[in-house]
Amino acid sequence: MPTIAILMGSDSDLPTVKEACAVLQQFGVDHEVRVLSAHRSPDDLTQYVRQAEGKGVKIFIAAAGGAAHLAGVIAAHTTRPVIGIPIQTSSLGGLDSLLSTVQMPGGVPVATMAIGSGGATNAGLFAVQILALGDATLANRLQQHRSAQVEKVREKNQRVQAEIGTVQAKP
Ligand code: RP5
Repeated sequence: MPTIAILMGSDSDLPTVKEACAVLQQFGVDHEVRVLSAHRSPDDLTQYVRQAEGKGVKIFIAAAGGAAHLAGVIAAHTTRPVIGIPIQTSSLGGLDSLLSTVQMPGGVPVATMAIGSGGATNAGLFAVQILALGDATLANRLQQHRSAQVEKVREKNQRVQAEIGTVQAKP
């Protein structure tokens, strides 16, 4: 069984979920992806979560849209960390997914990321951050990732400065 299980409510969530997979792949963290729905296949979902925990999955990532109860239901069946990705929806922009995922009752936490692809990227990174608490190699890779981001922002700044620079107001 892999370290991380990524579950999504439908295959329509896959383009967003791939952002989380890309991060895990980049950091060399094994993971598996499954379509399991809190509403459409509740028994399969429950069974999967119970056996996954027993087989050593450390973190669950759950992506769902609309009345997005997937992350919450997973969290109800495990004490392992659950990270929620609210999928962007066409009807309500993902606010429906966000509120359904984030508004858990006290006692059953879900670490809810931002709506959409940025949230999926952060779900992957957040999972790596949890694992890095007990893994010096991962912690080192996270530091390198942050440093690379700093460089990218500096390059962007240089390009903008070259294009616009400092504009003096006319007297
Ligand atoms: C949710 O309903 C899924 O997570 C998906 O985001 C949304 C729509 O599913 P489909 O109608 O595309 O299968 O359960």
